[in-house]
Amino acid sequence: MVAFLVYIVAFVAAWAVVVLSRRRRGKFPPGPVPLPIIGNAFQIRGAPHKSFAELATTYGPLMSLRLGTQNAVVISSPEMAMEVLKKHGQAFANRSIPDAANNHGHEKVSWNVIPADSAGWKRIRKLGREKLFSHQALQQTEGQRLERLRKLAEHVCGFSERGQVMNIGEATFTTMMDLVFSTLFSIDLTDYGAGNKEFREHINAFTRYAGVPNVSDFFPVLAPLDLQGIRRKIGYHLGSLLDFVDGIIQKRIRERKESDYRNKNDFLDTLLDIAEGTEYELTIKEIRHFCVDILIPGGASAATTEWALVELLLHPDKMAKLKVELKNVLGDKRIVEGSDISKLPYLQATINEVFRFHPVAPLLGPRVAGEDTQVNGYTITKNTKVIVNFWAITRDPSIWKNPESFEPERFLGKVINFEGQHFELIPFGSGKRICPGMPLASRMSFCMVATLCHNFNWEIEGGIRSKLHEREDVFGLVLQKKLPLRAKPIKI
Ligand code: HEM
Ligand SMILES: *[C@@H]1O[C@H](CO)[C@@H](O)[C@H](O)[C@H]1NC(C)=O
Ligand SMILES: CC(=O)N[C@H]1CO[C@H](CO)[C@@H](O)[C@@H]1O
Repeated sequence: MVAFLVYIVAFVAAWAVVVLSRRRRGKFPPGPVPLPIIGNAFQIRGAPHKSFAELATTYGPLMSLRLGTQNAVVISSPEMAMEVLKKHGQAFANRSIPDAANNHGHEKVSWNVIPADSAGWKRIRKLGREKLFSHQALQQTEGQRLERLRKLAEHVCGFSERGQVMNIGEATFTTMMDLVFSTLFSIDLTDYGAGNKEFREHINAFTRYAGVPNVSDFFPVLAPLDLQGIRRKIGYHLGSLLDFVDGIIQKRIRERKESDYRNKNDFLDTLLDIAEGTEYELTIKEIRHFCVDILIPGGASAATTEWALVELLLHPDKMAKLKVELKNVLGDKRIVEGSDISKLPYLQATINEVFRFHPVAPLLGPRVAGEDTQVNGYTITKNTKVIVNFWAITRDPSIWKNPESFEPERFLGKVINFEGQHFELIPFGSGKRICPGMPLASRMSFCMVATLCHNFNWEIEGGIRSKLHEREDVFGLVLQKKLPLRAKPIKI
């Protein structure tokens, strides 16, 4: 009994120290009172983006939480998102690294997690900006994208001719992967046949586990135990991807030593040229992790196209409007090019609405405060994890009329885009760490949706079961569809 009382006193004392020490450092943003030891962990049930949004209705758009022993702040309005991503962008430019990323040394070289003020990060961002995603680089690879879109159309045609139902997410995933592979390695992924499926499983599993709120992150002291086994699972999938990429790199290094080697001018050759030169320091290890950092979001971003098709099939009237626009602008031209996008306002509105209604990264990428920072009269203390709940913003009725319905029309005639200046629509984040793949990912989403809708009519397998059923998602780093969208294409 005495021991029990001592425990209680110790608990309360520990808790009081935590609460009081916070008070002393300034006014902390409002939030639910944390319990000793576990903090607010019990208040977060089910999908985190939804329970954060629920809590924010009580505590407001700048809310503190205590996740185990870690302080966190959750942002749920465009104004506050602008404060942390732009106005104080410098202070919040470092990524909060989930325990699960501590695998294969990924945390030390990965583009996605290394500090924004490190030389490595700046070098890699610059490389990406200049060699892969710049307007000029995208211009050069436009032919590759058209080729992949043509293959997609052909693939769908096959199903149409055979009168078969197809898995749309699988096809868009293959198209994106194919594209990323040809840009990076000049490899035709279809060469890999069966490997494709395994590859997809690794990528999906990685993004699924990386988003799981994990005991090890709430209680860093327990992290070495990896109680939920997440680090081990991620380690397995990440390891497989790294091995796969390493095989390709080693083969290329051998090929490059041959006297008759002709530069393929793909991204791998560019990186290897740089690694062999003296201008930059770039190691093979960095190249390996860099490639994996592009493969994972490259594959995951195919989810946007699948969600677009889901909503268009659930709303035949919107699909009809889109088809009319495509017909008027494109006529008999089957494949949509990047340069057509500006002529297709309804398509643009549709993709904007998909980015709003099905944000594939609902919590963007977690950041961490580098120093005590004043935001809106409150103090966010150093080392606090900063989570921007973009999902909550997309469902806020004071920002969007009828947020629960899919209405591309809301964007018609509005000057609003997803490029990080309009904080009510930031599917790619904003500021210094904004998604570097945005120009590629958005172009491909436009072109895939247009190609699939312009050339085919679609029948959902078994008819439309129920909207909610089709809209079920699985939380992870990426919100993926729970059940694959299966539909029968009919060539127009
Ligand atoms: C629909 C598709 C995509 C969405 C919605 C998306 C979204 C995001 C978001 C929200 C972030 C975090 C930004 C922040 O912290 O402010 C991010 C980071 C990143 N994305 Fe994407 N992304 C997509 C596709 C891609 C593609 C295709 C690539 C590469 C080919 C890519 C590469 C990256 C990388 C490397 C980072 C980390 C950047 C850094 O921390 O410096 N993404 N993405
Ligand atoms: C980011 O992290 C690095 C390394 O941990 C640290 O030196 C740097 O001060 C941090 N910068 C900010 C702005 O938080
Ligand atoms: C808070 C928490 O424990 N969340 C999840 C951790 O991961 C497992 C799967 O590995 C989930 O089932 C938990 O819900």
